[in-house]
Amino acid sequence: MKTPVLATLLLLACTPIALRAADTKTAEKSAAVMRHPLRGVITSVMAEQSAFMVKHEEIPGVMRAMTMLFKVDAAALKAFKAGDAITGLMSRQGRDWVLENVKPATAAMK
Ligand SMILES: [Cu+2]
Repeated sequence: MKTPVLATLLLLACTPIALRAADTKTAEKSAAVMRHPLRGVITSVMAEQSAFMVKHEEIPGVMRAMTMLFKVDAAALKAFKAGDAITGLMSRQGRDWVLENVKPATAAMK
């Protein structure tokens, strides 16, 4: 009687990890990554993580306004600094939030 109970508990404990791994795989394989326009201000440049911390405006239907970390490419990392107002395209890629097509926010868009 003891052994089956233990086996069941172990199985239950392992299941969420297995499901999470499968979810990540599916997300990475998916060719159709949803991208959403974003406007915000860089609050800090995190070069060692190839990321910006960005205080972004609400993205209607996707995300409320908040400050969060976005992975960016090397060119964006070099081109911008804390305090810069930017626009970009955000998406979820695997475990990361990614910001692409990063540009200075222009006065016309404000
Ligand atoms: Cu956010």
